[in-house]
Amino acid sequence: MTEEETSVTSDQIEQRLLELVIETPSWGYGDSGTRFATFSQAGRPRDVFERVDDAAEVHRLTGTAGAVALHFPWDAVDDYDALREHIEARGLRVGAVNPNLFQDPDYKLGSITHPDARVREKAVGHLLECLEIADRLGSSAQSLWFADGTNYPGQDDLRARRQRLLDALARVYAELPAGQELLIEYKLFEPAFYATDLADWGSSLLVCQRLGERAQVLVDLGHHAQGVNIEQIVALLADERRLGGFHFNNRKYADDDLIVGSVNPFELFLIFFELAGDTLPRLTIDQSHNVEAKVEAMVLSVVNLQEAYAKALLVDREALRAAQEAGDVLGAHEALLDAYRTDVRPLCGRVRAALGAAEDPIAALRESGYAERVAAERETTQEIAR
Ligand code: RM4
Ligand code: MN
Ligand code: MN
Repeated sequence: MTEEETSVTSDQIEQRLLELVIETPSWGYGDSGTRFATFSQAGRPRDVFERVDDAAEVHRLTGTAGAVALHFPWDAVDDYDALREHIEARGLRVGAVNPNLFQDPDYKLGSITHPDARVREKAVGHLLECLEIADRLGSSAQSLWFADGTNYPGQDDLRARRQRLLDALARVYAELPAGQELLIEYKLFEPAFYATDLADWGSSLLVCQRLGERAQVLVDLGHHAQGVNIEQIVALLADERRLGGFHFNNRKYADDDLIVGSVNPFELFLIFFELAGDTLPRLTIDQSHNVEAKVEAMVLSVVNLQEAYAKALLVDREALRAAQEAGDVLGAHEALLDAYRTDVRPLCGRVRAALGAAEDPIAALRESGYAERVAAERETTQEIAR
């Protein structure tokens, strides 16, 4: 919190909530599972157009999910103009473009850090292709996550891998269109179980600093070790002007990709408290719904984000600062708790109604019969989306 910050009025809080935009992930609507099983859901979208339709339904109900993040090649189509038209006709825009460098068999030992130059070249080729796709779709960000890493000590040279990574990203950054930024995500482990090439925020930040100011760190809430203070990482990156965005989800153990705010809502509130004083960075959901209904899960996630943000906006920052300056430890803590304990559901319901969305989105979704309708419409083929 800086000196200039003062508490906001209730009109300003409503205004900030009206302006909130969450990107939902196309890949969060398709079937997903664990390495043990994937349980197919009735009504699962069969292609990217139907994934976009689900995203539009989430936006209709919440008023706050006006962008859809895409993943390539999962969402690849022949005609990107047609895809863009479909997205815009549904009242959405394209969020971040996520290149996928972890499924092709060539990437078994890595993509841009692979020991074989041919594989590295192929990976860079995909990253460059995604710059063009983003341009055609009107997207302003590349969101990069690399599964690259090693499983055993000695498997590869850690410094050589880092150099390959820097070289590849410098090539991509050099081609980055003016209207796009590069978001660089990190993750502690998985699928690499010994050394992930970008394992933490510091590794990502160092890469961003080498590349230039349009390279920013992306924080995924599921990508840290147990007990890590994520809100402090957020404060540090924001202070360095290198906080590019989020992948929201929740975890109890590892990269669990559960509904945001479901396990640790206080952490989510504290993260939003760090964000609420500034212009918000890109806010994307990155979840995988294995047993829960996907559209419903996404709606609840957006509602939880609205509520966490509302509570963060309610913090009396003047009282907080006064308590901090007076060394009143619990008084300061209490200023946060006061806001956190406020029931913001009526406020968020009012804001959603003002946006033309549902006051109670989950109830409205259940009453609408959307799930039953798409289950009937989409049951005609066995094709599995992604
Ligand atoms: C990764 C990471 C990426 C996401 C993939 C599907 O764990 O979170 O952001 O694109 O999963
Ligand atoms: Mn992620
Ligand atoms: Mn993840």
